[in-house]
Amino acid sequence: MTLALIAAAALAAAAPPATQEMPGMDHSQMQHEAAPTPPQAGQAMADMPGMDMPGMDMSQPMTGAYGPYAMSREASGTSWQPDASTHEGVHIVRGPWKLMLHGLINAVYDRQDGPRGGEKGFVSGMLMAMAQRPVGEAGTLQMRVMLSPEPPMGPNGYPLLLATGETADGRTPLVDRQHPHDLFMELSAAYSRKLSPQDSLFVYAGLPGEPAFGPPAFMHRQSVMDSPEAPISHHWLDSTHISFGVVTLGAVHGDWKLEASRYNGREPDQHRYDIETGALDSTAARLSWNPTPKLALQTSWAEEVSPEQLEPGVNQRKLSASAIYTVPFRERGWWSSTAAWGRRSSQGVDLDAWVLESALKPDADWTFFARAERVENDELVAAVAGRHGPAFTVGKVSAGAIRDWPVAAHVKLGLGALYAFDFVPSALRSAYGDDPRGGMVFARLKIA
Ligand SMILES: [Cu+2]
Repeated sequence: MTLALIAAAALAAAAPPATQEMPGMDHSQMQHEAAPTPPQAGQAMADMPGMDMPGMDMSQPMTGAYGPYAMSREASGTSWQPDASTHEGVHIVRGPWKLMLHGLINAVYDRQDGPRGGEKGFVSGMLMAMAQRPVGEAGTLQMRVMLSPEPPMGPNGYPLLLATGETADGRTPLVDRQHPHDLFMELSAAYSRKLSPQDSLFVYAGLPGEPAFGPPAFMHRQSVMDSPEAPISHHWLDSTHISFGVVTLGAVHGDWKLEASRYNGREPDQHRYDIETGALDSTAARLSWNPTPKLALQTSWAEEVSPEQLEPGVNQRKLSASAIYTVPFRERGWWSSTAAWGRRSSQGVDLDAWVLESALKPDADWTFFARAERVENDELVAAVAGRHGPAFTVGKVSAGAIRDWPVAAHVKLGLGALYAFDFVPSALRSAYGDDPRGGMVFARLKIA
């Protein structure tokens, strides 16, 4: 209840647009969220007022790193999102290099109610730098660095009811907490070679990197990236986004992509500042199809060898399917939604997760986001310490909003809040209380 009030107060405080006009600031520059689709992309960006950075040459359209299509199609790892997606960030062309900088940092106060709840202030987010250049007639090289500000929050992460996965100390699993992400979330390189105006082959390698499984990782998924709250379905759909050792080979034909990865299937351990190594013992494959510029579909499969640090020798099979639908909204806004299903199978038990999430940005100032999840989880109550127990079907509905103000060239400050309702079966009521809820208020800086 108190949280609801805090959330309401924060939103109310965020609401009055005190002074929208920053002196010397071209407002349209802050809304630089081009969704380039060739062949107009280069022209659209050249027409953008305020985009006069030195060395900038917008005469050629930005194309993807893995194939001959709009760069806006590419999300985390080698995953695809709709071409109509927006990439907020700074894009610079310098000689043969295209440089891109994306990032956001959240300062969050989190409170989860009930016997299994807790409260904590923490910092989350990501910073990503990409450099891309042509190599020869038909080749493209891309390098990416993605860093996380999360390790300082401590190895036990932050309270988040119904979230499970990974460990804080190497002995006990994290339950009702979200683990921090590793400082190095991605250090990768990719080379693609165009075979025709429609076709390409690519190779991607990362230490760490993201194998060909699932939808784009949540912090890169437009339908949820403005929320600082990790999904409780993370370890079904997209937790492999930090895999310490990945090699992916893929082929693109028009709006289709088929790719396969060999990767180190071990989840990151509790040491969040290091780079781990291990055999590329696990396999993933993904088929992606973008039938229209507004829609991205994928289905994927993974066979993971001993993913969980606390359950050595226990393998896991994962399946996923997802659809992302993104459309422009009014002049400068957008609306993006994702429906996803993921299954983890281990030792004869199948556990499913369902996710529906949506974010709407009606204008430059506001973003609204909501998510509903239903997850079958057998880690909420351990049979013996560190061992999975009975499976329970739990659910969560979370919604929030953020109001942004431009504070500098390419930087905006946002104030936001979210509130979540958790749903547990009667067998878990004594553990969670009758009406478990949680909420967060947050301030963020975003490169825009
Ligand atoms: Cu993660």
